[in-house]
Amino acid sequence: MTPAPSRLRDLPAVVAGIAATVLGAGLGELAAALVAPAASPFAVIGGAMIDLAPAWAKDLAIDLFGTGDKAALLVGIAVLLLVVAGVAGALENRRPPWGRVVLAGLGALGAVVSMTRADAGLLSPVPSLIAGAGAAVVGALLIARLRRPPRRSVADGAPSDEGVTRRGVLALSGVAVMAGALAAFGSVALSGGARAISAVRSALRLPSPATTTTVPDAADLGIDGLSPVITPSADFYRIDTALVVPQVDPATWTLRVHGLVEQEVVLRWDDLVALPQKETVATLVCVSNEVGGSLIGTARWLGVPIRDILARAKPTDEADMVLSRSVDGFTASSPLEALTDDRDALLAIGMNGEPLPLEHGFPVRMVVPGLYGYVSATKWVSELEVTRFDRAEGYWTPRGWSERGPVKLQSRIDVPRAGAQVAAGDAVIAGVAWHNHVGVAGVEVQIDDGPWQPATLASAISADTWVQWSLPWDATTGSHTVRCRAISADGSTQTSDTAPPAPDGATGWDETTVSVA
Ligand SMILES: Nc1nc2c(c(=O)[nH]1)N[C@H]1C(S)=C(S)[C@@H](COP(=O)(O)O)O[C@H]1N2
Ligand SMILES: [Mo]
Repeated sequence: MTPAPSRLRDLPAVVAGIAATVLGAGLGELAAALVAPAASPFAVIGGAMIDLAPAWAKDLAIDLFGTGDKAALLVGIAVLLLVVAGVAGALENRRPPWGRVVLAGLGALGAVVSMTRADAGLLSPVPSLIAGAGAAVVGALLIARLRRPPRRSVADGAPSDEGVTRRGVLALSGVAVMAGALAAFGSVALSGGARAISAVRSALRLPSPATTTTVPDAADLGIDGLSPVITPSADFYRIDTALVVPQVDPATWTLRVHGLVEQEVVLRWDDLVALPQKETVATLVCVSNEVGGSLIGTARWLGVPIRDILARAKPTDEADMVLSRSVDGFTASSPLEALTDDRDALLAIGMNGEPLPLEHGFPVRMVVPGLYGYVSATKWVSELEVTRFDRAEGYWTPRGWSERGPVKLQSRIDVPRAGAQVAAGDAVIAGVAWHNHVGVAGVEVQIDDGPWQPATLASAISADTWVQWSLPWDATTGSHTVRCRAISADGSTQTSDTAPPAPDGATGWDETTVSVA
């Protein structure tokens, strides 16, 4: 099959359309880096796509939020954009000015979307407008060249042929692509915001805690391959809807507490660090975590109990929920009770002895023992609206997730790894178990169809943290299936009923198949 000749004739225009769009997109990103970092056209469109994605797409959500899949989303947008750009090139070739109208229209669309984002500012539409205008103008100029009737020079008698024009336009397209790439690299190098806030973070000194939590030595069994009881920040899972990590300067950060309160409160960074700080250890887990999944971690958190802040605002009797809001528009609905009872729900400023990493919510986030992250752990938090469950809802609730998210009893096998080759003889099976803010009383392990055997539990740090467990195993040659189930401090046994993550957390037993040789 060969393409119709008329299509081939459009090819230089398609290339020109794509090249002009690469240049426009690069200029848009550069403009964003210079004047409105949150309004990068790619980030704005990607962010809107994440927010608008229908409920069925939320089965992909676990990955969609993860870092790798954010890159995939951006690549997807880029590919789609280039396809549209090519079509616009052909259109401009055949029916000018419709191609440039399409390109300028894309820019205008980006500009409109950028103004709807939670973190929109006055300059937000600028990067998209520059991108659209750049692509339209350059595309129109390149393609107009292609459309010019071949000139015949009488003077030297050498007719200039169409091929020369095409080669010229292709060369100019190459220049446009390189300029666009250069602008894009420039935007990365320039992302001044990120570097500036990183520098502010590095220079920060955290206040010392008035109260700390001790981690007993016996909390970590020190088994090779078993998750350490405290997760290093660099290995801590990251889940959020933010395509670009929000850049929040502590110097300008404020927390507004309002809604059903007697006294509206506005807190600044200096106010927050002047309050008595508590250092706690708590496990944070994502509702999207599959059975056996890795969207869980445990850290030392430094911060101020949220109840101390709420006590100043004095919630009224009708209030039963706090809708916490991030600078990027994300919201979480937490039961008021979970923030005011005796648990250590924190407005956290420190993680594992350092200021929060930027991607974990710098400068201030929430950490609430016992609740999944999506209903409690708001990063880059800027607002606490005291309200009611029948009046407001968090980000994920209209997207198919439960309005409340207490963490379910779960356990996971870390050792041996799935598919591992184990040497026959003395081996060990080990993992972690959690029932956040309730506590774990035991873990049982079943090998093939054998009896459930009690595992040894490490010392628990508190009911708010996961606990390591292990069981010695005399491994015999062959293939074996290993399962585990936890027993809660409330007496219940982890259910074998399987449930998917949506709407309120996965259930079922973790299972690993190992071959012993
Ligand atoms: N601003 C903001 N905060 C957020 C989210 C988000 O999308 N945006 N996601 C929540 C979810 S679903 C989880 S599981 C935790 C994850 O926190 P981590 O990335 O520090 O592990 O953050 C919560 N806080
Ligand atoms: Mo989550």
